[in-house]
This record gives sequence, C-alpha cells and structure tokens, in this order.
Amino acid sequence: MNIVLLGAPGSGKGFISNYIIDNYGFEHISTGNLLRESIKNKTKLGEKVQSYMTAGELVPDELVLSVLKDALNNKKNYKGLIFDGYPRKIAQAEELEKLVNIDLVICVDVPQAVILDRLSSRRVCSSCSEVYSLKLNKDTKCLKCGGEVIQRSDDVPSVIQHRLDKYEEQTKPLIDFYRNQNKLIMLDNSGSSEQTFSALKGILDKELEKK
Ligand code: B4P
Repeated sequence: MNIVLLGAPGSGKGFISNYIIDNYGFEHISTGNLLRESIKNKTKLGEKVQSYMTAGELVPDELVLSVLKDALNNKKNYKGLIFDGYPRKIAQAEELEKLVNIDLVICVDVPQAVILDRLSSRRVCSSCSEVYSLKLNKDTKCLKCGGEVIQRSDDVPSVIQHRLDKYEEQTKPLIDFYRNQNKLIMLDNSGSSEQTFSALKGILDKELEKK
C-alpha cells in the first residue's frame, strides 16, 4: 500500500510517519530529510538546494524528483511506502503518478497557530534527523544516536510564516486534486498524540482490510 502524507509544514507528517513505520512496518521516503542529508554531506545537490531550504522556498521540481527516484530505486519488496512531503505541487503529483500507484492520501490538518507554536519549539538531531520538542525534552544530545540536537534554519518565525504562505499557494490545491480521485482522508492532528494515533489506526486498519 502506498500512502501520501499531505499537510502544511509542521503539521506532523514526520511524526505520523514514525507511528506508521513502528506499528505497521511501512517504509518511508521523506524528501525533506533526504534534501537535508544532501546539505549535511555537502554533495553537489546539497549545494544547489541549501539556499531554497533556508529561505523556506520549495526546491525546484527537477531536483526533488531526482531525489525521489533515487530513493524509490533503493526500496525493494516493501509492505507499504509512505511519501512524506512529496508531492508538494500538482506537477509533482503528476510525476509521482508515473512512478507508482497511490492508494491513500492522508491530509494532516492543524490550525496555523498550533503549527507556529510547534515549529518554534521543534528541534532535530543533526545526525539522524530524530525530531524533538523543546516542550518535552531539553537535552542537547540525541537520545537515539547521541548526535547534536539543533534548531532547523527554516524553523525561525519569519521563515515559518513564509513556508505556510507557500503551502497555501502551492500545496493546498493538492487537497482537491486527490479528493477528486476519491483518495483523500483528513486527519486532525491538533490534539494529543493519542487522539491522532487512534484516528490514524482506524483509517489504516480499514484501508488494509480492503486489500
Ligand atoms: P519537511 O522536511 O517535509 O518538513 P516539515 O513540512 O517542516 O514538517 P512535518 O510536517 O514533517 O512536521 P513534524 O512531524 O516534524 O520539509 C522541509 C523543506 O524541504 C521544505 O520547506 C522544502 O524546502 C523542502 N522540500 C521537501 N519536500 C519538497 C518537495 N516535494 N518539493 C520541494 N521542496 C521540498 O512535526 C512538527 C512538530 O510538531 C514536531 O516537533 C512534532 O514533534 C510536533 N507534533 C506533531 N504532532 C504533534 C501532536 N499531536 N502533539 C504534540 N506535538 C506534535
């Protein structure tokens, strides 16, 4: 089963992916994580994408598509695959359709005020990309790998607002695009993680029963 996770920056796509990976054994492709890795490893791609990401802009389609294709080529015999952060534009959705069949699109729904609050307290491990919230954990070392826990350069308030504006303009039209294909389910992630996971389990179990 192939799932697309749609949602504004900071809506919790990574957070929800982790639940699906841990509880359903699905594999994960996060274009955001892959792009950040290319910057960390100082690759040619990393040099090209760094300025876009720091400014909160979407990376050009052809660059993200090459990252996606490489990641897909490395996935074999998977039970399910989560596309986290791809597509972010109709043109990207059309490219994705040429590569795989998408069974389900979960749109993670959270009000902007909650997103602003969560993103300004988000911290990530600079080594393994594990996500933390300052509200829950103030450690400066990652609990998983011991790497340094830092604030992402695009998680400062002015850049967060810019990313949210880009989402409204460029990514939100995907909601109708997938709704028209009868693949869209909205998931409220404004409450507790327990509430979100319970609703998510209901959605996934029902979808898996159909298979
Ligand atoms: P991404 O890496 O995809 O990141 P994101 O949208 O910022 O966050 P996400 O929704 O995954 O939030 P998280 O789970 O961490 O994108 C980064 C950049 O990469 C883009 O801006 C762009 O430049 C580039 N890019 C990526 N894909 C691209 C594409 N296809 N095309 C072009 N450019 C692309 O959750 C946020 C916080 O909330 C966390 O701290 C989490 O712990 C917390 N949280 C979530 N749910 C919670 C809950 N229920 N309760 C309490 N806390 C919660």
